[in-house]
Amino acid sequence: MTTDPNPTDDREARADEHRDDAAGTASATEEGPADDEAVDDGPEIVDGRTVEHLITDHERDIAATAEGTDAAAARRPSLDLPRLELGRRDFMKAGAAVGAMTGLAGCTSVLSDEGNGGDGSSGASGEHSVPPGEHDEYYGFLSGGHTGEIRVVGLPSMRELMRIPVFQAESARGFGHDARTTELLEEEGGGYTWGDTHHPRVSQTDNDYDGRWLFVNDKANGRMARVDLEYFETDAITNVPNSQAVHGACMQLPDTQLVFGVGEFRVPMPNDGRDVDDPDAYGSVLTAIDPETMDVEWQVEVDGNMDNGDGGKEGRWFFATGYNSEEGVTQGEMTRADRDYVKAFDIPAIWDAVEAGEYEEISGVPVVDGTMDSSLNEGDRPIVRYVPTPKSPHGVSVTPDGSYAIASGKLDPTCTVIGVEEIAEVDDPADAILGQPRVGMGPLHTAYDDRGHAYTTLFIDSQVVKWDYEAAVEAEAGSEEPIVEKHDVHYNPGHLIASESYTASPQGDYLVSLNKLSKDRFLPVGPIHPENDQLFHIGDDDAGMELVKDKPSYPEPHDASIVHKDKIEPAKTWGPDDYDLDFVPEGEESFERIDESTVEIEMWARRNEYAFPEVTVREGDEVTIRISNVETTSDVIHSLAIPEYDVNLALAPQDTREVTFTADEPGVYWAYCAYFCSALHLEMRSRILVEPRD
Ligand code: K7E
Ligand code: CUA
Repeated sequence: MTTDPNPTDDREARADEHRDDAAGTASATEEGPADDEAVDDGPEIVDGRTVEHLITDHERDIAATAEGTDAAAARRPSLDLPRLELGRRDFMKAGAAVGAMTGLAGCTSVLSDEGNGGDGSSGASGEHSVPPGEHDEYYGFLSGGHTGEIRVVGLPSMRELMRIPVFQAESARGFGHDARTTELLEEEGGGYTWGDTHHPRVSQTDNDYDGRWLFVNDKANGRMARVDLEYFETDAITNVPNSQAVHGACMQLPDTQLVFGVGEFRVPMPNDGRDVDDPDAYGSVLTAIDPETMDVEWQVEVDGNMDNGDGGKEGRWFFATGYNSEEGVTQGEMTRADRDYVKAFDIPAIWDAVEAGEYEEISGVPVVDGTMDSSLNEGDRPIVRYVPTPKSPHGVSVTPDGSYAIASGKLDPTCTVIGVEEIAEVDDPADAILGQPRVGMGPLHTAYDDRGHAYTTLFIDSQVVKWDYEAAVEAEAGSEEPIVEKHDVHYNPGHLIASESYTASPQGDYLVSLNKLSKDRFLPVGPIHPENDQLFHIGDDDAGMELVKDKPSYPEPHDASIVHKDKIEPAKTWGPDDYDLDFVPEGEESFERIDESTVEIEMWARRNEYAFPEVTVREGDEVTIRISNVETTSDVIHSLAIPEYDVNLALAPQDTREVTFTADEPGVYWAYCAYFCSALHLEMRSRILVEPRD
């Protein structure tokens, strides 16, 4: 399903569809000053040291400070740099005295009591707690990083509700243990045993969550997966060709017309071991995937590496950050230039190019040339516009009103505010930069409330900064005036996500900062610590951001989507029409010997028995078991676990699964139910006898 070229007529039909979708334009934005100085040209060198050196030094020092080394504090640089504020604030141990503070104008509650973890408590605020037996207001879908999974938590309780295996086999849910999901992992998924999920995005209709699917990337093995949100189960994996790491993931809005995977690592195309040192042979691609079929529709090759991405609200533009505009092929070559780009992809223009046959087919997929020198980027409708930014911008997200794409500077203390409407109109893409507030050290990702505020994680400062994006358009580039508030987090945040921030109508009440380090916030559990996901209430602008909860989390969430509970409608039981396998009702169980070495068994499970209390096969038989859970009562789950044959099928009510194994060891095997299903659960078993052949 993944790499096959799609029939051309099909593609053309979809191209038409997509152009229609994109007919509307972004809502009008105020004309902001395009600042010529928005992009700094000279290399940032202070006392003969580069920005990267200073950041490395600084991180070493904050680490030492957290361990309580005074010497480190003594030699901590106190730099007063035009674009770096390394010495401005200390990295605090929880409960420690307030250290050197910033004195930043307009900055309130920088270290509030709860923010500093003064009482060491978590989940203190009663107003935001969810009593036993009551339900949460929101679903949070967190990526699991290199566990390869999705975690489902309730907000504001932060209770973990479920895990959804995506790129890895997982026995409690039987994922990768029955025929269908094993085939998904091995055939469609390419047979890898793990993945690295970063960006879970829930499908939208009319710029609002429709609760149908969740899409997520695999950074490790270049894949995209789809989770069915009726069953909370992964139902499709696409192995993306011509791309080694699919990092950014998101959708063409308003109606999830396409799913985009942002290729990060540049590899030679085709990647066959030749041309390893020729930078011209390397490319990175944006991949467009049909959400229904999960087929790759097309790819666009660009200059430089890409990183994160987000779609505009109006269906025309897609934005991706990137680095390595130098096009280096080694790590050392990648960070020399002081400028990188946000690439703005004109989706309808790309469909036009595909339809006109202006592509090269590589690995069965049409690849359109979107590099700077491409002929498709000449004329008045370039397919990719390169917006210059300070080096290595990381996160990019479009504001809820669709007016701006905001890229976070990472190695530069600013965010770059790009006008979405302007990007279509300006001759020089640099003129679409409408604002560039100086937000703090190490800005990584930005989320939104419903009141015009952006919230940006500051990795190096270990803070979340709240700022006003319209004010940033009004202000001079480099100004701190748009900043409303900064709040400490513990510690070193990557992504943050606000409730429904990726839609046109964020809820504006909660925000989760996904912190990479927890340091001393929890009981020590050995050298690998949990991370710390911190919940903030952000609904009261007068009171400011309030830290409500710490939640330790297993490595390692990157991004999340927070969806109101009314927009997700999970099934209570399986619907037998929703899968290919025939349901096996009570009374229709069967045991059939197909030939000398093949046995097919159809059976059912219910409290507290299987259709067959005993099954006899012969050594060497290939045994296929199809089994249905005939229960109709919600939450009565059974399983079929067969010791030493590596089988554990999880069976929710009305579900049917199939497994095939070779009975190659004679003996007695007690198949049993691994879900505690009833008072006689322990008795629920079937004796499987494998008779010797001779
Ligand atoms: Cu910043 Cu993969 Cu979105 Cu991690 S990425 S944090
Ligand atoms: Cu069925 Cu335990």
